[in-house]
Order: sequence, then structure tokens, then C-alpha cells
Amino acid sequence: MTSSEHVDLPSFIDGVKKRNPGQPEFVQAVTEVAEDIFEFMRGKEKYHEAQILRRIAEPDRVISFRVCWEDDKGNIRVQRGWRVQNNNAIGPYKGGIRFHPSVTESVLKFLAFEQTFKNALTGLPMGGGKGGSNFNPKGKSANEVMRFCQSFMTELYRHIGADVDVPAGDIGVGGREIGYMFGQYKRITNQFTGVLTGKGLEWGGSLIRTEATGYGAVYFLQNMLRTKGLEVEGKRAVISGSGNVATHAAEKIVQLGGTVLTLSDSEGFIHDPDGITQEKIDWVKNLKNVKRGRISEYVKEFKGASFTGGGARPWGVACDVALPCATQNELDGNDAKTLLANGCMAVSEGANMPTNLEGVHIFKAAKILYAPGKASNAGGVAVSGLEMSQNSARISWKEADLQEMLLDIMKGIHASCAEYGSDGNGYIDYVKGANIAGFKKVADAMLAYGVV
Ligand code: NDP
Ligand code: 2IT
Repeated sequence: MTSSEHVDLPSFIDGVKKRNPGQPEFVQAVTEVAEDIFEFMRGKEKYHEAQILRRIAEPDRVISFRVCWEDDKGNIRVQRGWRVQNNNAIGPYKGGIRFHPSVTESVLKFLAFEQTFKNALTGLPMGGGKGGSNFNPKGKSANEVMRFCQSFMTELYRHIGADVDVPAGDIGVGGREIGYMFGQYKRITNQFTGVLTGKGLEWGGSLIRTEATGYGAVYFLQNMLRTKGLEVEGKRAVISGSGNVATHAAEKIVQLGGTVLTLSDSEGFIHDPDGITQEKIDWVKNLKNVKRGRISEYVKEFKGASFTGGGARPWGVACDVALPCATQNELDGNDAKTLLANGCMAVSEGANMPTNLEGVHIFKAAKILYAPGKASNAGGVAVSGLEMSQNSARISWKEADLQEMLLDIMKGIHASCAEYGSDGNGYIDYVKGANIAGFKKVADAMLAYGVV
């Protein structure tokens, strides 16, 4: 193919669909990026000639494996495990591990693809990867979770390493699971290295890693609001999810003087018109992390709050700002219209790809402040990158220094989005800005390496 004959966007998407049958999440993530990158590449023959986007949208490798474990009743259970190593042009593969029954190869491929751009945006040397299993930790005993994690790592260990691929947590994988997996890695290899992040503080973890994703999403929101001379203070926030990202996003909103009205889980959402205070957030953290309970229990503890079940999401509650912090495709076109009709002025995604393509197009057309997860939730992986640096140097940085670094990184990502996403008339398309800034860094590294 000569340089003038490169494919157009519809043909490119068509090819992605054909090569990835039955993988709608992956096709969705690639489409969203390609919409912006094709425009950016116009006239830039070097990226077309080297087939850069085509190569980023083809994972370096997808490792798929069987995970057998024994439940408390002595039954043998079989799960499927994966690690998708998408791209290591700018550093070792890096990205979380998700344990959830909805995990498929498509979901992990979309997450590893998104992670490649996100990690580039942080400015730290990290490539993109993601892993996980369709294992459902809900209702399992701690011993069952431990046995599963050990079995998962017994296969995964041969594919990862501190300079190769560094996994971390994601949905269903928090400090407890990272502990079990790190323990098994250390046992098999007899090495104590920074092979996982999100570790406990006693065994190589970094301060503020737990808080970083949620806090970072609110810092990104703060940066967006400030372009309009506004602050988080006094704003009513609607948040979905009630896990790591949601509870820490809520905490930072409260610290900055905002009011949090909702939280959710897969069964439904709670609405607390009095506001979810720090004390209530601490109660939710305990409910989720220690008691492993359901968000519906909130209304028994805090009078005046209501629970809406049936898997309902909170987007119909009137708000100034919205932070989707649960999972992919939890906010569709109708939800986007409802948020806009209720006066929502800003959306900062804590989750990965929570807004479907129709929703993204509606937010873009309305020109509100809308941050895609790959920009606004990058604080978590950024502090993971800082955990890797501390592990390599065998030191631990102080909390105040790390807080400053997180603030600085989120400000830097905002600036990168503004550089490539401004229309010159005061509107910033953060989706476009994030896609182009992330792409450019990875693409230029790939060009340097030639055809590999
Ligand atoms: P947690 O497991 O701590 O919490 C997940 C929350 O989302 C729970 O409230 C869970 O409810 C809800 N949820 C999960 N799946 C679904 C579903 N299919 N439908 C409705 N609700 C669901 O995970 P995190 O908080 O770590 O992750 C949340 C999001 O943030 C994910 O998209 C993740 O990829 C993203 N993210 C996480 C980072 C991190 O550092 N942890 C970094 C960057 C992004 P239930 O208990 O009922 O399952
Ligand atoms: O989606 C994400 O960025 C994460 N789950 C965190 C990844 C990491 O390596 O810290």
C-alpha cells in the first residue's frame, strides 16, 4: 500500500470488527479512540505508513489459562484467567487485575488498550496491560479467595516481572487479593521485587495508592471546573459505585466542600439528600471492605436515605457534577440526556469507559466539561508508577510529597488534554485531547523502534 492509499475510518472500524468477532467492548474502545486519531493523522503520513493505530489495536499477546481451585466443600472449581499485554513501547506492561463474573477476553482487551493511552498520559514509563478472571469473589470465604489467588498466580508468575509486566488491583481485587498474589509470587520465585503494586505499606506498598484513583478523579474535575472559574465547593455530586474508586472520590468531594448525594452497587443505588458525610463514607468503606455487605444496608443505618433496587443507576438524581465510578457502559445516551436536562455541568469518569459511545457523543455535542476515564482515573496507575520507583530505589516517600506528585500529575494530564483538545473558542474536548496526547507518545516511541 502506498502512503496515499491508507484506509478511511469506517473501513478501519470494519476491519477491527471482523478481526475481533464477539468482542463488543474492545471494538467500542478502539472506535472511540480511532474517531479522534484519524482526524489527528490527516496529513501525517509517518503514522499511516507505519500502521501505528492498527498495531496498538492488536495486543502484543493475549495469555489465556485455566485456574483450578478447591472450594470450602471440597468441590473442584474451574475458572478462566487472562493477561492481555497490549503494548510496551514506553515501559513495562502495567495495569490492574479484575475478578468479576462479567470478565471476558473482550473486556480485558478493551481495558488493556485504554490503559496504554492512560499510562502514556501520566508521563511515567509504563506500557499497557490488563488481566483478570471470571471468578466471582462475592460470597466466597477468605480461604476460598486465597486459594483462588494462589492458583491464579501459579500460572501468571511466569509471564510477569518488575521490568516485564506489573499488575495491580481493579474490580474485585484490593489489598487482600494483592497480598495473597504477592505472597504466592514470592513463594514460587523466592524474590521480593516490585512485581505488583497496591501492596500493603509493611511490604513495599506506597502511601496514597489506595486513595489515588478517586482523589485523582476529583482533582481532574477541579482542574476542569477552574477553566470556567468554578470550584468543587458547593457542588452536588452524583457518584456510582461504592468500592475503592467511588468511596475515595466521595471523600475528596467532601473534603473540598461539595455534597455527595448517591452511591451504588450492582443491585441499585442509595440517595441521601442530607449528603454522604465522611463518617458515612467510613461506614461504607467498612461495609464493603470488612463486612463485604451490600449498599442497600445504608438505608437501615442512615435515616432519610432511600434505596432504589433492580440494578438502577443514580443518573436521574439532580446534580451539578457526576462521577461514574463502578464499571463500563453504566451510563448510556438516555442517562447522558437526563444529566444534561437536570443541569449537570461536569462529568469526571472514575471507572473505565463507563459512558457508552452514544453518551460520549451527547456530552461532546453539548460541550460540557467531560473527562474520559483514561484521563481522569489515571491517578491510580500514576501512584502505582511511583510505587514502582520507590521499590526500585528501595525507599518510601513521605505522604505529603506523594500528595503533591499526584496533584501535579493530574494537572499535567489536564494540560495535555487542553493542548490537543482545545477548539480555540474556550471549549476543551477532553476525549480528543486525551486520545491524541496518549497516542502521540506511544506512536513516536514505536516509530523509533521500526517494524517490530
Ligand atoms: P471495586 O471492586 O472496589 O468496586 C466496584 C464497584 O462497582 C462496586 O460497588 C461494584 O458493585 C460496582 N460494580 C462492579 N461491577 C458492576 C456491574 N457490572 N454493574 C454495576 N455495578 C458494578 O472496584 P474499583 O472501585 O477499584 O473499580 C471501579 C472502576 O474503576 C472500574 O471501572 C475500574 O476499572 C476503575 N478503575 C480502578 C482503579 C483502581 O485503582 N482501583 C484505577 C482506575 C480505574 P458490586 O459490589 O455489586 O459488584
Ligand atoms: O484501570 C486502572 O488504571 C487500574 N485498575 C490501576 C492499574 C494499576 O496498575 O495501578
